[in-house]
Amino acid sequence: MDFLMDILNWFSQNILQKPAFFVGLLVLIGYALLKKPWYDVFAGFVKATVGYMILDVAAGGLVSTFRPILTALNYKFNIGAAVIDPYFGLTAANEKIAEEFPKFVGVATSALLVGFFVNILLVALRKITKVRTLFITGHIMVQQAATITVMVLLIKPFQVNELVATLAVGLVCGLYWAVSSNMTVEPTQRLTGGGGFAIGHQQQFAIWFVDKVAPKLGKKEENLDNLKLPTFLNIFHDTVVASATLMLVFFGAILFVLGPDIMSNAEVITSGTLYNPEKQAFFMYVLQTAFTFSVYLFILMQGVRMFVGELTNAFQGISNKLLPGSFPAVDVAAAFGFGSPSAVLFGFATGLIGQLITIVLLIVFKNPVLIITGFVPVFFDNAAIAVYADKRGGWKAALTLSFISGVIQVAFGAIAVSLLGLVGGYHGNIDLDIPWVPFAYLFKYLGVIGYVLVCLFLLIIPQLQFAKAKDKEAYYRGEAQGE
Ligand code: ASC
Repeated sequence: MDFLMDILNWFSQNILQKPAFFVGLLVLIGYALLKKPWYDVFAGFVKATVGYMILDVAAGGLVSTFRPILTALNYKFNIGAAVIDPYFGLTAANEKIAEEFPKFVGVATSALLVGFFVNILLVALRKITKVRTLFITGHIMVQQAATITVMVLLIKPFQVNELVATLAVGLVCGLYWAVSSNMTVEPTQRLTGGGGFAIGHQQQFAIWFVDKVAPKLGKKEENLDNLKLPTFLNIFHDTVVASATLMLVFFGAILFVLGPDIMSNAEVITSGTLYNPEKQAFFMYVLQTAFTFSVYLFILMQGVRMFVGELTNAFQGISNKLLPGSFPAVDVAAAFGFGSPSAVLFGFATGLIGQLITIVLLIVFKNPVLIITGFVPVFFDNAAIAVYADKRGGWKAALTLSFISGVIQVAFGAIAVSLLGLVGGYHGNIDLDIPWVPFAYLFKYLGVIGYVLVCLFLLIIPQLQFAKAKDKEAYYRGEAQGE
């Protein structure tokens, strides 16, 4: 017995609590199951593990660049700040778990595996569950599992031990992955003309909603293809330009308001880079700090790309063997190519305006936390919303819905930061606002009952979809029905 415990402890300490090796191991197992040659299995393991380690380095860099600004804001105005972006959210969630729930640091990564198997099970039982989609977007699952761990740990009875917490997080993650991606089958088939994939990302509820209401908001004939956008917007097609510009606008403004005196005060700024007035002009310090965020984001995405490529192949291998005929639920960027070329930038610009107006309102109404726009949600969510909305309801629908999304992202982001007690960031993507913030409230105030209600709610959704489908066979084939 002791021997067994030793092995489990070793595994938990060395693998489960070190996500890099855990993700590497998943890839290794996936490739081995696929009967790949040993050198491919090895290469996959290396790329996934190193990719994840790169992500860790970059996340550390983001924190050390951000921390002095947070401290200074706190010192001068007595307020906090949070970037609404899944990478900042991941870092904030992991820090919160490490500090407040050190026993549970391994939960999110093991829950990832539990959730994936819950999803496989739901698809395998599709005649009963009506779920047709398998979520295979690894980096998104990593981010969501971390944020959802913080939410589930609001439920005291689930804090008894690591196993209970892991199963609780894994079950609700798996249900969300399966059910939400299943909601995007028809909208995505409509958009892509039968592309054969669904969305497994961070805006599935939003896509379902957009697909329903866009036709009521405008005419699909009046679409964005007929609209000319200003050419300067094209520079934002490049992620580095877009994120560096956003960071410069936000952190530049904040750093100028804080001023050189605070940023060079060694008693306030105790970690991270202190501003040295003798060696650098303040303006250049601001520019350098803002761009540093973009550097780390770039490194981070590089790392992500490395491990996701492997993880997706490994997952897809497993699912193809186990679940032939199911729909893969993939990154939302896959849908972008099927919409109007202007829709992506149009959604980004409109969502950004919605976010900025809401941020100003929060400042006016003295919200205790300053919300800072993050690149990923404002770009990918709002672009996706515009792409789907434009297809069904033209530019008026795209404008209205991306704008509303920007408003929700900031307002719900602010609520989430205080509800979950996060420092420095929140996930920020639209699904992590609605339905997840209401879910988190149910967890907090109804405890286990709230958790059960959320699971039942998720299980019922595909049943309703199926009940509404006129042609039941076509439902299983994933054909869009009706208008
Ligand atoms: C996200 C996230 C990313 C991007 C990418 C879009 O939500 O974490 O890295 O969107 O998946 O292609």
